[in-house]
Amino acid sequence: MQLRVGMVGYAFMGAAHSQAWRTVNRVFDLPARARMALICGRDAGKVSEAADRLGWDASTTDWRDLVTRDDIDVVDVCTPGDSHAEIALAALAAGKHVLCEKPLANTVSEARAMAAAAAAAQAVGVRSMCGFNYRRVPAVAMMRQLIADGRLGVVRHVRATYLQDWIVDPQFPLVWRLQKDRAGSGALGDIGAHIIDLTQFVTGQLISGVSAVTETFVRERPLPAGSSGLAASVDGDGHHPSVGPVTVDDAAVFVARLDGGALATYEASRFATGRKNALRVEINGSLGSVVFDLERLNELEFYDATRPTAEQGFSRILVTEGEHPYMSAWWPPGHIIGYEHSFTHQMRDFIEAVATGVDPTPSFSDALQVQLVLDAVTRSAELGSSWADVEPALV
Ligand code: SOE
Repeated sequence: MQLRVGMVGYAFMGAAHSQAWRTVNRVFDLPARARMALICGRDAGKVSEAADRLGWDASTTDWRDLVTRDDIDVVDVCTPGDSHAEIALAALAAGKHVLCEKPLANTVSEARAMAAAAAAAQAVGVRSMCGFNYRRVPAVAMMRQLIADGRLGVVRHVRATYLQDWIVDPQFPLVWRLQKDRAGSGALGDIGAHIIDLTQFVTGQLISGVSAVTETFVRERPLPAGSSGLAASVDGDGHHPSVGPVTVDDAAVFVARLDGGALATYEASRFATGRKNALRVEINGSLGSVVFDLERLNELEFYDATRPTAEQGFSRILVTEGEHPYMSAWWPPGHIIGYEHSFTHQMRDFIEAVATGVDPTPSFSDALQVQLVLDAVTRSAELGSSWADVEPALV
């Protein structure tokens, strides 16, 4: 069986997905083969160059054509958040399986529409999944397994941080990720969404309410070169100002309750000087604790409180053995993997689900649940950190 993939977008995430589509069938033995059929972008010259560089058969500038063509089976959405809903809804309506980057959408109402459409499409065998790739890091999958097996006992604390520093310089330009109408939110939706999903995934508990603060430390930034066409960049007199307003959060910090009884803290920031892409999650339970640190993604720290007192202490598990999730397909024992492999594993799980007629996870409904948390964080922060309940997604 062949799955002909059409991908929309070719920047950072498009490149990461391309690498994964290219690799997945070379490494994993799967019931279907992905064919990198068509890539789409707005600029004909640039997307054609991207097709050559990233290994796609052909390129187009028309995503509406891509999602309706008979020779495309899967649509992979790697665009900024403001077009996720439109592209994914059109693709589902055309009967295509859809993989959509995170966060699922820019608003709860868009995410709700996408989850409803995905649920309806499921009934006729059309599959959809949201790209929370860190679920597919072997150490994260193992963390989930340890908790599901009861090795931590009752989970009491969740401590999650995702820290970056790429906009500390106030002269860093006003790129799309800093504009609410394009990105939905800032650090919160871009990297906070990852730790929300990851902690819900590993604990099996959902966030039921939050109290939050958010901050935009630098409120105006230079417009990127060539962006004078931005609506926000033209003032009342038709002049082109050289700076524009930052309309998203630079950092978001919140406490939360999980529906299984755990207390949690979350911090997502693009102002953590020196922290480039630092995601860390620690879970404490009645029988033990476990820690995942993305900068050491082949490892887990595990504290087993059931061991004899004299032997207790955090131990380091190297998650590189054939017994560990995803690892048997790669290299001999002890050989490490990296960031890009999480995307290859994501494509592996997606292809297998589509080919065997199973619904992959995280579903659009799971991703709606994350969107509801993002929304609750924003509401709480706007109301001076007052408690905001998170309603269940119910799709
Ligand atoms: C940018 O902050 C970004 O590329 C995120 O959008 C990704 O999801 C994350 O993996 C790395 O950082």
